[in-house]
Amino acid sequence: EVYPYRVDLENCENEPLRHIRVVQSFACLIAVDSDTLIVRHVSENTDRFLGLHWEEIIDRPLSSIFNRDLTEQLSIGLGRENGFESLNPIQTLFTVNGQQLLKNVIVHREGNRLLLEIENSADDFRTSGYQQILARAVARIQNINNHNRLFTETAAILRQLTGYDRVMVYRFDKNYNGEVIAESLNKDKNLEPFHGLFYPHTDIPKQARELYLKNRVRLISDITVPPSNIRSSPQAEEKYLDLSMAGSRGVSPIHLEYLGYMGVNNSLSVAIILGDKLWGLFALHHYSPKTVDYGLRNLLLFLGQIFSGHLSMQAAGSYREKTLTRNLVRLALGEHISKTRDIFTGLTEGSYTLMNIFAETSGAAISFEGRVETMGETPPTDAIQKLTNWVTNNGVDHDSLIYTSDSIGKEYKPFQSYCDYAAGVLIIYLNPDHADWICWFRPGLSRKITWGGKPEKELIVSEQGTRRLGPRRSFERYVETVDGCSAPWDQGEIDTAYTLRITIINSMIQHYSEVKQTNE
Ligand code: BLA
Repeated sequence: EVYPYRVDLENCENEPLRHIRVVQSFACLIAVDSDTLIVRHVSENTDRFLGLHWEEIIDRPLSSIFNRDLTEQLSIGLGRENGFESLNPIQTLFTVNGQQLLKNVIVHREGNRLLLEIENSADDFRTSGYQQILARAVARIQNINNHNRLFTETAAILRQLTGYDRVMVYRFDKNYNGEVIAESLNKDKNLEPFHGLFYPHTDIPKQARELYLKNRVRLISDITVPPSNIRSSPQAEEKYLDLSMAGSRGVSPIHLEYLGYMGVNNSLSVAIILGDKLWGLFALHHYSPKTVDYGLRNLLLFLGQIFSGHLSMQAAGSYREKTLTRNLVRLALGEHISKTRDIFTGLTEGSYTLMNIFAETSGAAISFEGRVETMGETPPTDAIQKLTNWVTNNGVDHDSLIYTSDSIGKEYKPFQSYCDYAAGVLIIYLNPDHADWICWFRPGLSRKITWGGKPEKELIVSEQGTRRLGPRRSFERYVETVDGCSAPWDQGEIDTAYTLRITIINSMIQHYSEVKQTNE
């Protein structure tokens, strides 16, 4: 059994990926107690890597298996704050069938356990001058200023570096559906391009995505080779090891099936993390067996970080630029209200108006002390009034006093008929009782999404008649048209809405104090 629990796939999100009971065949795994260094878990394939049967290893101290040099390195790692990060891989000679072989030992700390993975070390990797290639790759990525070129060129660089048949830059949307936004292909293989295709969030379930935040590189080395079972000592404290950090963690049987349907033999993915969120993946496919040295995986991890850094710098630059422009308009509006002493004139006349502050505004409306004015193209004022009441009564966050939607017709049916010019809406309430408000509208965009296959799971009936859900088998194109959605309101725009609200309230305080003075 590869899993400690029965997995029936009614719900992919519950598959216990971390606790899988197998490792991939490219490594063997040994887990030791971090205090005593006694082996408590071991994979069955140790002969191939260490020349020792797993039964000769379990419940024995590490020092009887490894040479002194290696056990000394382990105690150095145990004493370090950042653990084994800077020591990995520890290169050691093992005698297998009378031959001395150099292996990579990769160590991670996991609670009271040390996980040791032993892999072959590729000669071509050690001799190929990767340092230089890396330096050049970093310099090239850092010199790319254009957003779209950044993706395409990085894909090409990664293919050159790794020799994979297909390298994709895969970006998640806010619901974790993914899009292939750039791709580099081996021209000799006549591969069908995936560039521009969308894949449903269910293809990479939540717990699989979360693992990328901890362990950023995932190699699935050869889907045709059976994995190796992990054996545990009866004296082990825990029955099931947590393999989150293990590079050789066995692969979900469902995902293996999926890759098989795609015709892929080997898949390598590297997390692209922005802030603390998974932004996307580099997804690499190969159509025949391929070994990937730990050193190369480490290098890809590093390039992923360089790429993320570069991306977030570009994003920060464009955020700053847009914020500056919006702030300029905001200040001009505030000043105009103060000067004209009238909120309507201040916001609707002059060189800057409500129509200028947010991009792609089709129309805007103000309601203040019972009077309503509109600009541009808007639904009728009584419809807007009803919308603002509906928002008030239906789950606006009362503290925030701001509401946004990029598909209001889906949330509030009466607005369906206005979605040509009012699919998106942003409302700011000027006072806590929601009596006065300003709102902006955005036009609906009709968008075609090409899915790389219908976003559905398949019911698979086995020969024994058991039924389960599996990955879909079809990757045939499927085009969906999405209507009734506007461009999204981004965080920068929402931030501007908050500050604009304060600017306007300050100007109104002036207005009220003047009204009060004239009345006295
Ligand atoms: C994992 N699914 C993945 C991964 C990718 C995809 C990239 C990460 C592991 C890897 O690099 O292979 C999906 N790969 C894609 C997509 C493209 C691609 C969309 O190249 C597009 C070009 N998968 C399903 C269903 C389930 C499922 C229905 O389709 C669940 C029942 C599960 N996918 C699944 C699981 C993993 C996964 C469990 C984690 C595999 C693992 O790490 O062990």
